[in-house]
Amino acid sequence: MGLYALPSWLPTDASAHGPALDHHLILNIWIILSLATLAHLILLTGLIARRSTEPVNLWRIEYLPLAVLAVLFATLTIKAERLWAAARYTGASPAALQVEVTGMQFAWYFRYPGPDAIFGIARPQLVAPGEGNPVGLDPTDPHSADDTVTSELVLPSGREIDLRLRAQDVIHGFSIPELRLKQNAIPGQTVHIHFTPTTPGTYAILCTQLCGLGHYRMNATLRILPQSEFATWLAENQKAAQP
Ligand SMILES: [Cu+2]
Repeated sequence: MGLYALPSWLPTDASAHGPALDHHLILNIWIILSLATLAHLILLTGLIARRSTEPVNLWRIEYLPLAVLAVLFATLTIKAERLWAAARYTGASPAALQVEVTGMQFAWYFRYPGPDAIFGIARPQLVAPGEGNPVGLDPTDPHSADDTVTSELVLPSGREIDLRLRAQDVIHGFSIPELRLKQNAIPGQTVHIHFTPTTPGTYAILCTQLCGLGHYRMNATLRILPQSEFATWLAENQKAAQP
């Protein structure tokens, strides 16, 4: 078992950025385990063996270890920040597939922009889940005519996805453990997060913010399909969405 061996308790990894995050997590755990063991060894040694009254060298036993620990934790923090920012601040490639995610009490909705690749305008006052318009598409906007809204997220494997996250009422937490994704959806903001799914399969989408009485049932399904099957699925759904 190498340093970076992944314990079996981690969920399977279905995204391109996942292994780097897992390695960082495991590295952190190994460092913490080593430091906790070392601290206890020092404590026990001190209790059992220390009988000397000689003046202590503070540099050797206090300042130097403190400086080493400060550098170690700063390095780990900077590495973690970069991994986090890589999915958010760097921006997706222009060829990425655009998908919009809308969280509301208590469901997730997903919107594909259609052949024109432009999302139609959505207005909060037009939101009417009972009438088949859960994200409030404005029918007078020509770009909204080919938008497809689904309650299941379907993505192609091996292609970058640029998700734009929105919330209609309160803060929701968009989370897919197998894709190592977790990001708040915040009313009034559009939060971008980009990633590449790698492993076809069916995964759970959860809400990780206590968003109300129905929070426990706020989940959805993600299906990752091979690219050809995804193209078929998208074509069929776009056909179904046409009047
Ligand atoms: Cu929620």
